[in-house]
Amino acid sequence: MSLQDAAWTITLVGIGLIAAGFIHVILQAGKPADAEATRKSTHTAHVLRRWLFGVLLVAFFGGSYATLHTFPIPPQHTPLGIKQVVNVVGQQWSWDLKPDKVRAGSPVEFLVTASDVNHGFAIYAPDGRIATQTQAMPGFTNKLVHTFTEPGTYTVMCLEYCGIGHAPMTAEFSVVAAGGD
Ligand SMILES: [Cu+2]
Repeated sequence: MSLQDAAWTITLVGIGLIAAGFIHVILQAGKPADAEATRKSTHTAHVLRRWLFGVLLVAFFGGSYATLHTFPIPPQHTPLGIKQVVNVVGQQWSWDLKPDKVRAGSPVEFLVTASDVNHGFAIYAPDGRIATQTQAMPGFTNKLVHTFTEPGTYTVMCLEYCGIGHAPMTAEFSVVAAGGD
């Protein structure tokens, strides 16, 4: 099952559960209340609420830990001591990368800025997936660290609409195998 199919299935099941809830309420609406049933349903509601709270708590902390325990943004104000450094400047409507060739297998530090307006600096792997991305902002230098595992020709595209030439605002750079040149 693809991710999209999974999302679609979860959506349908969710819609179904909500619809079932509504139908249940409508069917119950005309019946006379009796004290015992009211007490029971209040109790059930409390139990369900406690479980929901617990599940949300676990999902929140579990999700936060799973996605952030290796924090994706490197320290911005301390030297990182990374040997491969690429200076990136975005401008309407091109990218300037110096150098435009890096080595796979060891980290690359991109120092990303812009000379005019905000741009989105995104690196696309040869298979078309985004490898990594950050903002390119005038007056700021954002550090982005990425270790390429696959050699090949990577494409830079702008992810923030920046004017009439935004769509063709691309650049290419090559990642060579570790140890090669
Ligand atoms: Cu743009």
